[in-house]
Amino acid sequence: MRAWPHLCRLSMLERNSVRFLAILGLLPGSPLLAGDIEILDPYARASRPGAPTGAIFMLIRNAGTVADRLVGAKSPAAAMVQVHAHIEEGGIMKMREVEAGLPVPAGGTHALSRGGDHVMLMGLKQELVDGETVPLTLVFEVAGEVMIAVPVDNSRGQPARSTGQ
Ligand SMILES: [Cu+2]
Repeated sequence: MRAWPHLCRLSMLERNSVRFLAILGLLPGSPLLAGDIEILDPYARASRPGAPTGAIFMLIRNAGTVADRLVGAKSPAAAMVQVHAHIEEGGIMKMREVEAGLPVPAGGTHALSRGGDHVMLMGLKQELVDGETVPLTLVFEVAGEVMIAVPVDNSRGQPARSTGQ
């Protein structure tokens, strides 16, 4: 635990580079890096006209040696954004806000995928249209804010896609 004061100073320095790298991350095709946090393959599904909500999926990778946690998110496209999980209750799958956030272990990943954990846009201010992008800011406990542009892509995340299992 002696390393903590040192890590705290480091994380303050990293906060500045997070913003800078996140701007670079908006360039299409470049990996979305924010310090040790990398956002891979983010996508949203197009919403039905008039639908109040939309879900966003991605793979979060933590290349660092300190565990991190996705604790929140925000977007100008929605009145409110929450971190959600699917929980089985009495044989029924329900969505619930994960107030403690989603853990991303050091050197590990956390997958947000259909039927599992996801970022929920609530009170959509605009329709999510296939081919367009949604701006999203992810808030991490250690890495701070990570801004990404999420493509709305109905062709991704199909259940038929192999998961390697
Ligand atoms: Cu949800």
